[in-house]
Amino acid sequence: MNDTILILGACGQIGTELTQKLRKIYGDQQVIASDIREGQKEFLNSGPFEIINAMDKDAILEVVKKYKVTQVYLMAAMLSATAEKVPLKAWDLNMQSLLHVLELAKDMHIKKVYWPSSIAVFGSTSPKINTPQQTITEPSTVYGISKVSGEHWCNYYHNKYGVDVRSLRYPGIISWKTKPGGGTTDYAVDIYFKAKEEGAYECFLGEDTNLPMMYMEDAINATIQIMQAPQENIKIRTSYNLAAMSFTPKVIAEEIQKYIPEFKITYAPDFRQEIADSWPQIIDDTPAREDWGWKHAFDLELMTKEMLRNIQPTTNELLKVL
Ligand code: AKB
Repeated sequence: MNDTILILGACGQIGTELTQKLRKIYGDQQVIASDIREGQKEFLNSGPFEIINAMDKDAILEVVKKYKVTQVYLMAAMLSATAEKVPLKAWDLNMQSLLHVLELAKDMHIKKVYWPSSIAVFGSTSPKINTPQQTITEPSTVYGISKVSGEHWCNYYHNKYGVDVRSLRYPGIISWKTKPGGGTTDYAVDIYFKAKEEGAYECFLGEDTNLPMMYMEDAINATIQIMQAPQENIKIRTSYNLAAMSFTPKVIAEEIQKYIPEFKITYAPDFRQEIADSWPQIIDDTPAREDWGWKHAFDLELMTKEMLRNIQPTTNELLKVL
């Protein structure tokens, strides 16, 4: 039987590109995109789309039944910076949606579930350099608390009910198709857009803030690779550390200046600095590489070329030129 995949939060930064890639692999009609509101037109028209609030268990159930869904990717979440402003709301969204999906997977015999965790599970008591898979996880943000708790729920549903749930601890994800919203690592996306559109960027993190990052193509490949790996290769049912590169705002700015020499960066750290300072700088993802063959393809140099090649000047910018 062909798999039918439901993506919750399909219009977000990762969801958009994940949906497109899964539709290429499994067929447009086999991948049901859903979000709390409609997204881009070409994306909506490329296959089935349903409006679903990920906190509404009945709405998810209805769609699971309607399409005979066999796999669910739960991509809806509130990210670290926004979550700090509305902690209880963030907790509700991030936890309720996960518990709904895990319960449905158990009751409706959904074959596989994907749920993203984050480097935010680590806190200031975790080792910052080569942060191991298993170490202290005492996060200081509500987002991190929801992710570390979610990881334990995934592990629990796997051990207790045999739910085949798989998860990755994403670093900051950098992409040009859909912008992220509300994350602490978002500066590393904004910087490319501002460099291309305005030639200058004011960074909300200090120049030496080193954080783990990954290009979207690698993140999507990792996600699909872990979901397609044989069950016996998935030995960690909390969530796998995942890494590609680490850099500071100063280093990314210097890389951009190789192509846009006049690009200027200034620094005005805000409340997000404290969040960034609590996170690891370099992640050790050996178990992901050993268990299911994870390998990244993009480093800072390659990613910068891709980002600057793909970001088109905005209409405003074009008007200035004309
Ligand atoms: C965020 O900054 O909140 C996210 C993450 C690292 O999970 N990008």
